[in-house]
Amino acid sequence: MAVPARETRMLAGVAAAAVALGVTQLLAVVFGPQADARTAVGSMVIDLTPGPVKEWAIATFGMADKLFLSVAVLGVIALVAALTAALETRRVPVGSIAIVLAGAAGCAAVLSRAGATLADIVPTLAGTACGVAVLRLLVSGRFTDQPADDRTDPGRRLSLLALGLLTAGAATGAVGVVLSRLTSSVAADRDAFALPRPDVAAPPVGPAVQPKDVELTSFITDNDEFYRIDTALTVPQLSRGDWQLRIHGMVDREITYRFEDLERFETVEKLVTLTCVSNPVGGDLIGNAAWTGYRVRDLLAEAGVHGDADMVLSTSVDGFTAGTPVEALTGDRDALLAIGMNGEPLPTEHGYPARLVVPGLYGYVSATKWVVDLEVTRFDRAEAYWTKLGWSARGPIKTQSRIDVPRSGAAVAAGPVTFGGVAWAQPRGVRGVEVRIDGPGGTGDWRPADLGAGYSDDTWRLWSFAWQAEPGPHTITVRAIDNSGQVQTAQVAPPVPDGASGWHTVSFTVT
Ligand SMILES: Nc1nc2c(c(=O)[nH]1)N[C@H]1C(S)=C(S)[C@@H](COP(=O)(O)O)O[C@H]1N2
Ligand SMILES: [Mo]
Repeated sequence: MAVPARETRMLAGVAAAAVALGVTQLLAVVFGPQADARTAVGSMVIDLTPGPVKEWAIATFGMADKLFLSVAVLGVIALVAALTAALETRRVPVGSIAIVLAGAAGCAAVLSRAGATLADIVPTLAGTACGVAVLRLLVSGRFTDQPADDRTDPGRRLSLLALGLLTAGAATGAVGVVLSRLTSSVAADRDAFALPRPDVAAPPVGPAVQPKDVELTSFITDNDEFYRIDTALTVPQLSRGDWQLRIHGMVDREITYRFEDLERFETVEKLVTLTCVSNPVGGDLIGNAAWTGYRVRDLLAEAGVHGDADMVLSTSVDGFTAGTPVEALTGDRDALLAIGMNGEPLPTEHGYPARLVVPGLYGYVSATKWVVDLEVTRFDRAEAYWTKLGWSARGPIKTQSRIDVPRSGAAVAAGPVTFGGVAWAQPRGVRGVEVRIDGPGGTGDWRPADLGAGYSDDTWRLWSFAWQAEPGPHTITVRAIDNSGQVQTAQVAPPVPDGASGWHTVSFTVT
């Protein structure tokens, strides 16, 4: 029997991988999301990726970072499958061994996830077996050995068969992904949830927060425009019925709250500007929302926090952790266990049914979504997700400001114009914003910008700046002054390890 050509074997390898993944994905629908090897492997890749590479991915791909990861992982799988299948012969099954090893890695990834059982690897085992069967069949030579009177080109027939299997595998996988999403979705649970009316409502937002004569970002960020950053490859689907919050560690008594237990606490609504440590100078990983929830302080008080504890390690249902200073949770900042965002139940991707929102701290040390566990501990005993990867254990938000108008490279008409942007310094609050046109060495001095009304120290502040535009190339630079009197530093720092700093400058041309 003749072994197929190398190109055909490579195609057969990709087809076998597609069938293996497709079968696994489809069976995972029956076994549940925890049996999804693709997500398990992807999460493992995310967790094992070195910190600087993650930072690069976020900086380069922003909120498309997960799409990039998925495409990259599929690309690597296809490449390895093709290369190893090229070496596959009937005697030396290099490609088959690669599929088996990949299957074993998939099983290991599935088993490594919280709450996994042995049954959860069944889809991966079945997928692996199908993948090997497909590869062995395609390279067996059975399809290239044809009776002499058969006129079809056997190599071509084999390629078509491989292509067909590849397509079938991909289609099965896509159907599996869609079915998994549908069956595990908490959309109905969320739709059925009537967010309680706050006992303590947030003060109303007056129109004066929004400067006039310039098209700026809205003071309140819509839920579907709010930035999203997390390590979750598929959004965790946790219903209110399944949700629990366990408080333990350095406490007088351990407590586990069910969702309905929360009703006995005062419901608080509060505006907080959330900021990501990965936000570069001028970046948009920041948003401002009205959060409804319960004071973490009240929840912790029932457990009784020990005096020598200085950190609360919060854990998400997907294993992400954040380490928050106890005083940020128990102090008068009103850190929230939030269940609502802008008057709606939390959107699933923002943490439904419950997450933490802590004024003044970057999200990576405070804003755990899908939160299920609070361990009261100490900074010298526990390390959270990003801290293990080299980020600072503490993440207070730096005083920062951003120019939204003009955009970089914009052409501005000569005459009167109004520029503007946002400034933030939670929880100190913004006292002033200064703007400089054409930098040092040019004609520029720092001049005060007009401020939108201040809402609270835990929210950002919008600013505008009226200017008489004169033809030629220009730059505009902004800096904020916070309520502690500190002027935003010019010192340039990258996001790692504790947040970017430096002034935002935009170049534009007046015509
Ligand atoms: N479970 C979980 N919670 C998380 C994260 C995460 O990766 N997983 N990322 C944190 C980070 S780094 C930020 S900046 C905020 C972002 O919250 P958002 O996606 O609702 O804007 O969530 C925090 N909470
Ligand atoms: Mo973040």
